[in-house]
Amino acid sequence: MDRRKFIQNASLSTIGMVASASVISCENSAENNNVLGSVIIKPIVIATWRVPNATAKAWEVLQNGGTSLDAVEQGCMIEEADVKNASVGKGGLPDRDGNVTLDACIMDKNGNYGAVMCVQNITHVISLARKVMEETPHVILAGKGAEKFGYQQGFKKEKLLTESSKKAWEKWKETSQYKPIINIENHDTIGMLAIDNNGDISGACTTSGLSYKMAGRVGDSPIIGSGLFIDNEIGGATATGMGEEVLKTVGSFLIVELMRQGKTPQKACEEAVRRVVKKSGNRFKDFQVGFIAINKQGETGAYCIHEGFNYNVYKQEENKNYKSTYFNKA
Ligand code: SD4
Repeated sequence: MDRRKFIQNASLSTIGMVASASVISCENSAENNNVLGSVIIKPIVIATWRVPNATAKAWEVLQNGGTSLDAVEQGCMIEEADVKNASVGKGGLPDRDGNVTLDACIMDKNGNYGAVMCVQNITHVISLARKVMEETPHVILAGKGAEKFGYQQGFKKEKLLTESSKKAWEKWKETSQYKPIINIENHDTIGMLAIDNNGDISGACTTSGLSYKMAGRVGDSPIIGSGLFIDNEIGGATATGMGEEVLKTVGSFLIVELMRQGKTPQKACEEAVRRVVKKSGNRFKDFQVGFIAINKQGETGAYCIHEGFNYNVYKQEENKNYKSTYFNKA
């Protein structure tokens, strides 16, 4: 699978053309009503992008009585191990120096949070983030320290740069033009939210970040409130897209707070996207941001700036991909 195409300055007509091709087998719109009368549908899993294997794994964990925390961790691990997903884990595209650096975070029903950023040589950074949460007095470990902690915890040292990612990087070096690409691929950063049989919510997010980023760059994905936020009393949200823009609006926290004030997950995602758009002036035309959200009742929502974002929901024995509705109809 080619690298994500979150390209700044991409022509929108091209975006529209490719996007419509890439979502052809998606359901036509976001489904937002999981509440049958007063009965809450659970368990449920929702994840950014077309990641049926990841949502299936999370579902299996929940069906076997696992917690939402186990479900989101194990679901995300599927994408981290998939070398065809060039935006997550092994096979992720590197920074401009040729190093694959990974960011991840996880948050549980009690509001505990763990994250790692800019980690090299370890595939399952989502599990490493969980170890930070559960085994250290800290919430974030970065770079070499995170890697060292990983080895102490028994994580394997692995080469994350695959032959195809290396080839793509070498090709990129011919021009060395940095243009983060609006993502219209089926695979990308995975953000996952789940409600287990007890009704408890957890979330996780894992990524190799923007390809050919500057060495040391960290995006929104491992940052609490930006790439992910969970409040087990209210719901959860997670983001994909141009991390710099999500960070400036603390998008996932914003969505949870809007749900606290009574908005549905859908309306909350829409408001957060509008906030990102408004703050960007006219720049939103050149980048993509997408959010998904879930509330305590099991209702879901999704919204993005440009057509092309999609997401998977597993509920009531069905694992489906949906097109997100979007802001920019121009
Ligand atoms: C980042 N938000 O590092 C991530 C990239 C991403 O889909 O989501 N790509 O900015």
